[in-house]
Amino acid sequence: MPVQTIATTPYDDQKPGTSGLRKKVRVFQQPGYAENFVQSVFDSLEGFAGQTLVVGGDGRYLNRDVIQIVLKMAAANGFGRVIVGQGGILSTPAASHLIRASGAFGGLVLSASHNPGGPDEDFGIKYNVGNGGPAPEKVTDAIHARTLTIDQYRISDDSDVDIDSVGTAKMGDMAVEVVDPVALYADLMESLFDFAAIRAMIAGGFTLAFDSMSAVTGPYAIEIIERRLGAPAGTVMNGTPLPDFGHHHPDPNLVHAKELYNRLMADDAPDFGAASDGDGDRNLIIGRHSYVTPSDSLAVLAANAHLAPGYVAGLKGIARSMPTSGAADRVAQKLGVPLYETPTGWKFFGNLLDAGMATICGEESAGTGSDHVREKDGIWAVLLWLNILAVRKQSVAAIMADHWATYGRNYYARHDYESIAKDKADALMAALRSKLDSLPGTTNSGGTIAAADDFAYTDPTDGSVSRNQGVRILFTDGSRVVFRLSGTGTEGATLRVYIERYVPVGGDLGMETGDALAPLIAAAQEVADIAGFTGMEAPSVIT
Ligand code: VG1
Ligand code: CO
Repeated sequence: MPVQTIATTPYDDQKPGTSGLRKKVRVFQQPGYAENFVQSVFDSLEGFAGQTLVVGGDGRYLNRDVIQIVLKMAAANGFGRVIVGQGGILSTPAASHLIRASGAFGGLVLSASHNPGGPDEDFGIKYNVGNGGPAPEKVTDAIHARTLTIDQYRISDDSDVDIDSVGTAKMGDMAVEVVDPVALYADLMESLFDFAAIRAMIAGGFTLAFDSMSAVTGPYAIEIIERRLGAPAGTVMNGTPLPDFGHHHPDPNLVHAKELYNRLMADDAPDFGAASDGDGDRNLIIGRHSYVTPSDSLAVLAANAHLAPGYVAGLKGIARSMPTSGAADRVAQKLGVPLYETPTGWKFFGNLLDAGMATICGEESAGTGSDHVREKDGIWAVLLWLNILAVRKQSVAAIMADHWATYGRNYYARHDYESIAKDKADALMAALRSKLDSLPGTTNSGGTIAAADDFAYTDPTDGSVSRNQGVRILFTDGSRVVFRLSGTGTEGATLRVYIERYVPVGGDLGMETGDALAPLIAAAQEVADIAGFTGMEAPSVIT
């Protein structure tokens, strides 16, 4: 296998964000752009000679090309084996499981998740470490530092490998194993949940719809929901992964999963609806005429997880990202287990899961998961919901009403202001940060401000500190407004405003979310002058 060493010059924009490096496809198509990043990953690691690397992606445009580049670079850099999903497909949770199950050194997950795909849209590369989870900050910082000094990369001269047939090939000394991307993952799901009970529920007339959004979960959902659980063909909508996701954003929210939402709100709606995102790690849950906010979903899953075989022993702890509502905190309190509040992004959960401190984790952005892998997992969340429904034999709406009657309700919404000029977004955040000290004690439409800070997190397992993770404005009645800038976008900046109000048991638990939050939405404007800085009078997306 002839290896070429190619001279290169650094790109100055390869800093990984919340979840890997995400850029426009055109950016990735610059000469040496993907190669520089992949070599920088390898240069930041030690001890992988002869070891295994897992590679796969969500099937978006450029997936196949970058997989061939990764194979040739892995061979030239001394990996012993690469395991690749057939057709280049691996959902993010399935990649995490495969890394763990195969004892791999790490993996490269090719995805820009919920971002749109296609020649004019987005692509991404994320490195996951041997526990199956996203590289922690110290690793992504090292990768970024290397991208700024890199002067060469190594790549094999070999021709492309056939990644469409299951089997093993050789590239020099390195084995390339093409595997079924679904089977191992589906078996893991079957080991965690009571498939017989869910099957019986479906056979008994329970109806459901699952929207794969033309993204990676299609083959997984068809195997698990239709084949193994016996749901009728057609239960899985948009089940073929397309390189451009059929021109949609594979983002499972009320804007982009509108088709599913409308179906669940119709008179003849099925009992249960769900969707997942581009790379299969997020989930949207909608009961018949009953939308479940992701933060509430996390709380309900945590409160009821013991009803599924994989979690009968109970939870060791619950972890949520800081902007996620406090609904899960009340469940943790009742269960008598610790609750951890981390910065946004799954990479902060890995240490807690590895240390056995948390069993279930979640984010307000529709990501929930457990210690079965080290990524959030869309299909896992759907199956846990189905398992709970099969045991409790109640509707989603009834389960939600019961949950709120037990714990009180955290009214919650996220307002996204997209495509803001970066300097304006930075100026807004800087202005907010500069007045944090003077806010406590002042009053606005939201009430009296009790505290205001910039969230910082100290990892309880290794003491590492992450600062500037979002500005929190906390009111005396427990309500809060949180501001942060997205770390996954590829165009300008996105301001995320997270709004939460808690109403205890005995209060009005049946309000419309918009009404419940109106005073706090006004307060967010007053404190941050969003319209003044951005020129936008309303958010582009509300979830
Ligand atoms: C967003 C979400 C965050 C999630 C991240 C990656 O990040 O808010 O909760 O972990 O996407 O998810 P940001 O920085 O844009 O707010 V995924 O499914 O896009 O890999
Ligand atoms: Co995702």
